[in-house]
Amino acid sequence: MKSQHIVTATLCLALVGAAGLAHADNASRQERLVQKLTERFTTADVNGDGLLTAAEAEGKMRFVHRHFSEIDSGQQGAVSLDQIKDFVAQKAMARGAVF
Ligand SMILES: [Ca+2]
Repeated sequence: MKSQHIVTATLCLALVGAAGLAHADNASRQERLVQKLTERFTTADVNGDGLLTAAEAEGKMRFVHRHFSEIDSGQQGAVSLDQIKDFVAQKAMARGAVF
């Protein structure tokens, strides 16, 4: 009976450990995605004003170009990196992803 408790406790620790690792994987994956997004944004932002027009996004950030009017909800004619991140997070959550 005592050994059964030890096995159960070991299994619980293994599951918690696996969940912790999965969380760490998600966090580092998310960091890499944000870093990549930031790099691509900076490259696409030709005039360096911190905003992306549809023309700047074209050919460099296809996802942003395709969804430009949705991301640019205020019809400003340009989108910030934060607006893109918010939009990506909304899309990911709508798909049920942890983001
Ligand atoms: Ca720009």
